Amino acid sequence: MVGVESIVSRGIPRHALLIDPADQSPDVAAKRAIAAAMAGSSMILIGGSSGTDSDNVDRTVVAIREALELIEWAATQDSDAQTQERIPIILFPQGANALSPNADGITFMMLMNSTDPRFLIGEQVAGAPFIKKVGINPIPMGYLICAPGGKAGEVGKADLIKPEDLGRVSSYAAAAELYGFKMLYLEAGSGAATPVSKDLISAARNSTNIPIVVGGGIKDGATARIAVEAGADWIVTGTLGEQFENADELREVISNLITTMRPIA
Ligand code: 1GP
Repeated sequence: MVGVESIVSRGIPRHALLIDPADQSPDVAAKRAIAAAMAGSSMILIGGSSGTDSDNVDRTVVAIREALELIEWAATQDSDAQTQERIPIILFPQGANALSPNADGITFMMLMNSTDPRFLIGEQVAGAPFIKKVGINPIPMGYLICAPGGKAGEVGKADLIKPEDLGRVSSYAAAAELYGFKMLYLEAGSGAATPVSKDLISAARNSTNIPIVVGGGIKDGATARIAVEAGADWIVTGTLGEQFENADELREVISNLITTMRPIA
């Protein structure tokens, strides 16, 4: 199992590919994960707001894991290749019914601005015994859904953070740190027409030093760069990956996004 400690450290901004098992077969997911790993992504997140269950999540995790392990093994056989540890496969679940014992870790989340206790504590209590039993590494995370919020906002019954809610996002960020969460995820919703604004990201950044993850509606490096400059440590893209069937094309697109979003050394 790959360690999760480096995920919660800050430093050079990193990219994570979100794979939704409801939207693609395990085989296709594995091809996309390989393309992302080869492009320089640092984490594969597995999850979605609806349509996932333990069966499709586990089959997807296993397919991705086998594919990434094969690449890792191949690299060890090539004396010229740079060998590095396989990137972590982390569950990003909609609830306790969508877990896999074969993942390296899990974002153990509180949807902090949900109006439904189920997403504040209910699903977490339901899933905790399984997570402990099988030994999946937890990454305690505050999850905040910002407008437009999309399906995640609807399903999670979120009281959405609006672009002008700078004080609110800042208070949530401080509260996330006081809870001991190791990360804060600012989510605009998958496929959002507008990503989380730089002002919201900066307001959260100014209130906490924990790593900030930003996702939802990010389709190119320039948009990712704006989020990074505002204080994001992790950029998550999901929909972007689903637009490419061809692994070489996807690799190129993600590689460009990562190069563009990173400050010039
Ligand atoms: C959704 O933030 C993620 O949870 C990714 O969003 O699909 O818009 O990239 P996209």
